Amino acid sequence: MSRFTLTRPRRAALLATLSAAALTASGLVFAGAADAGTTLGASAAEKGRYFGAAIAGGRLGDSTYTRILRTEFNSVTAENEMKWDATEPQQGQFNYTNGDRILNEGLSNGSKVRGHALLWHNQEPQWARSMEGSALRNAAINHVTQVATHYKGKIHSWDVVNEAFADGGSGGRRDSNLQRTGNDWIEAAFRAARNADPGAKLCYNDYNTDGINAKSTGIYNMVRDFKSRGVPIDCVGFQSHLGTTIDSTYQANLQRFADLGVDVQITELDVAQGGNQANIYAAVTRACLAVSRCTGITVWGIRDTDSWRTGENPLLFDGSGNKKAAYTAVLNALNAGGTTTPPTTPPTTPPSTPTTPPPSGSCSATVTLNSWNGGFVANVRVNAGSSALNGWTIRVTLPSGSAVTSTWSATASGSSGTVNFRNVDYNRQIPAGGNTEFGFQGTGAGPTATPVCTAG
Ligand code: 9MR
Repeated sequence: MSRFTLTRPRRAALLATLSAAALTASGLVFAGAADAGTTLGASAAEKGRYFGAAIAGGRLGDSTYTRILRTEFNSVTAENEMKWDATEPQQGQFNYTNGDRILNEGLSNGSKVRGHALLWHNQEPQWARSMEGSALRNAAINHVTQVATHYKGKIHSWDVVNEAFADGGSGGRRDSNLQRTGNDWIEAAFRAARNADPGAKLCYNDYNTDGINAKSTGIYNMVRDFKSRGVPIDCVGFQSHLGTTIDSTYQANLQRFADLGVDVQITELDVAQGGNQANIYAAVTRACLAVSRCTGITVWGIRDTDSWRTGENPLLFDGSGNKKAAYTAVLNALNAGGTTTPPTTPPTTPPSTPTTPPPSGSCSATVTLNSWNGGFVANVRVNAGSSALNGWTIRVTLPSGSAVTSTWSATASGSSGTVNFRNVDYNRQIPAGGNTEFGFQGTGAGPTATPVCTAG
């Protein structure tokens, strides 16, 4: 033993002393094995953010892969295992074996887990590909509800809808069997996801949105519309599969979404290898740090050999697991920059309520209906009159043959004929002149008569 070699207990004691000193000095506490500033995850955490990787269940037996994963990253995304074809291979038969493996790998390492993706026109299971109309809509919403319920409380952010916008200059939606069920399929999916897992942040995720362009503007307009109508959306994912340049409006684009009141996340980052790879990685990292609502970055794989972009070597570690120049550029950018700290916003912002329960007054309600052949989503606005409400019930009459299949932000009694929707706890009180919203989804035709509101 050389004179500098410490025996195990002495080394442990020294490490404990050193890390206690580091804690006192910085005032920061990190979970997991990573040391502050020396790994991607720890360094991002110092800036109030996560640094994640997409991982594949089939590689978890590779010890180089898992060593890097567990040392460097504090968030994971299932590269394929939580997609529709993986989780519902036959209609109504759910298989969570592989998705749970990714989840448990992440949670057991103290990482956040991003959910990817509840609905996507690609990788639909075979049985759904031939479906259209209300049968597909109901199957899709059921899928969202089932999968988000299975993972309830465990997923940090869900990509509720992936890649629904068209490439090119139209700024409009991409054609798909999901889109053909009606333009409101995206909001119906978000509402179903919120209903199933109120604690998860709900994201829209897409590619070729890495700057201000027609496609990102189309998405921007959708998010603005969702926010104005109370559709529950919390975040937008920018995949950032980049080539050899980065758009000069990359950061400004993130910022304009953040200004709408949603978090932004870099969700699938990889950059073609070339002279600029390290610089582009650093620029993306700096852009995220500069936008206070940019809450984290995920790279789409660990080693170049794990990447879907075969031959492009687009990741931070080479095929042998060595750190590349791009790795160092990201770590340096994380350590150097960023004074903006993401606010900790809960997924739902309940309306502010007075501290003393107000008396109940008169009220009214209006319905906005999105219908398609065989189904509907109803959004109901409950309005307080000139005095505040302390509890409310809305009576809705459905046409015969129609039924309520899910409800959010209220509790339904009954599902057909006359259905009463009672407030939940957080929206029981409505100040004078104020309002709140709840919604429900159903099969058949939606209600036609104005609902009746009873206070108290
Ligand atoms: O990396 C994923 C690859 O293994 C799959 O074969 C492919 C299937 O379409 O999906 C890849 O991941 C995609 C992600 O889910 C959505 N954005 C684009 C990603 C790269 O294609």
